[in-house]
Amino acid sequence: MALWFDPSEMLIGGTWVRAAETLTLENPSDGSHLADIARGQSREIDAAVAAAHQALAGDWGRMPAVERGRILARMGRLVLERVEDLAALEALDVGKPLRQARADAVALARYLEFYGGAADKVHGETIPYLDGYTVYTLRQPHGVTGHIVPWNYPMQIIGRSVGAALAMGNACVLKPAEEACLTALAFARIACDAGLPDGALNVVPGLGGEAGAALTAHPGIHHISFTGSIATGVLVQRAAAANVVPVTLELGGKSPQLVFDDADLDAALPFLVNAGIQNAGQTCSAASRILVQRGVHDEVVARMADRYRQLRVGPALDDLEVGPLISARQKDIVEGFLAQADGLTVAAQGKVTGTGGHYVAPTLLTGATPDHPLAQQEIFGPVQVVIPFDTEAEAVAIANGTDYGLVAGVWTRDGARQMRLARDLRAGQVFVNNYGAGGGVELPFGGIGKSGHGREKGFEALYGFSQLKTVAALHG
Ligand code: TXE
Repeated sequence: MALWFDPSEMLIGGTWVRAAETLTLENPSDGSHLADIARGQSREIDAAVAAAHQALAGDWGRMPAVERGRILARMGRLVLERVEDLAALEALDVGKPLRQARADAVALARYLEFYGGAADKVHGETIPYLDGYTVYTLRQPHGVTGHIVPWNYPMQIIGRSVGAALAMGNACVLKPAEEACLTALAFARIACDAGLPDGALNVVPGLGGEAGAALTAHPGIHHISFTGSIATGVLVQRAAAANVVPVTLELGGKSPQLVFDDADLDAALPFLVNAGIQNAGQTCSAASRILVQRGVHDEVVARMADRYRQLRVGPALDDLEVGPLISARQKDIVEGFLAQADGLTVAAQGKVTGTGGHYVAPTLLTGATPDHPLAQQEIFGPVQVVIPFDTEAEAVAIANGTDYGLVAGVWTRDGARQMRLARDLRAGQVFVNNYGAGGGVELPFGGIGKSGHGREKGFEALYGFSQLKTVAALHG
């Protein structure tokens, strides 16, 4: 596919800068060379942070919220005009089936519309205080925000973090993942076309240990938003602590869907499987554990297994149900987990049709005890484990029995049980008789426990990307 931009350039202070060194981007569907991308280093991060500070001191820092909102809305419209181009880029770069990449591009536009509309609707309060005082609060941007984005959903994660940060008037430095960064660069082109002032958005691709580490340790950064692994999240938080900078961490999960005997199985089935295999399971909110009450266990397994046997795995542009994993390394990680599946039964597998890419057959496993490593750790591949339970209390204990707490789904017709579980499940989002809520740009999202902290999406993100100032005026 011919690119409409030079992927080896970085955006710093409104200028497209050629990198001294490049990294190779691979097409995960066939292992071929996709592009050469910039290998940003601390030098470029310094320049990007300086440019962001300049933007805050200039036009961007003084721009009324309504104008910021209009620019974001324009970016959203340009994204919609280019949905097919962006989807093709994301499909090639991440390996996700075209229709999933298209949904991501539409979600990016939706984030920009949402945050464009919200930019001038975040306000402070007046607070009754002592006689002779007027007290009010101001919501102000942090200043320069750092955004470290992974490879699994670049467009969606850029939309939710950069979109909200810009809406609040921050100036952003974005470090996309070395495995997939083409849509981050396309997004930056769109931001320039929409009239975003120079330096309000800077994009520096590069390696995590180089550009990423330089960004998180930079003393000129005022807030860091990170999505990725726990191990790297700990490094990011540590680096931020040295500068006493707040962080938002989204570190994935081991999210369960709970299916009770009284569930509407016809409604549940598509959600049970899709939430495990979407983006080849490389999804922070993947439903990688399916907890099923004993009375319907065998039926649920049989019906999920039927669906698994129909799944085809192939190149992103073939637009099958499942694409390749992002890299040989990710495939090794997933195969390493499957090699530990002793004691589990392979109920069914999908069929790999692609060759040359990082393909893994979707695998449905049964017979897991809740403490089995495959029922505890994030696999980040198209693998789901089914765990039986007898009582509601047992289901809650199993669901809450991992280090993570990102998302949970509940399938039951019993209204009281729905409310109890919504209260008791340890997760940042609980879905009742659905799962994933179609992307849910409006819905606050984030983790409990090792899934991270801070909330993105919805209005909550706007509070996260701003700080509250209290003004107390004594006037008599
Ligand atoms: O993650 P990393 P990886 C999980 C998933 C996966 C595992 C490893 O389980 O199997 O993580 O994936 C940047 N300082 N998730 O290795 O390292 C890196 O360049 C600053 C869950 O890809 O966390 C990339 O931009 N930044 C997840 C981003 O961090 C650093 C999404 C993510 O990379 C850095 C992805 C450093 N020292 C993986 N080192 C989710 N929550 O959805 C790396 N990076």
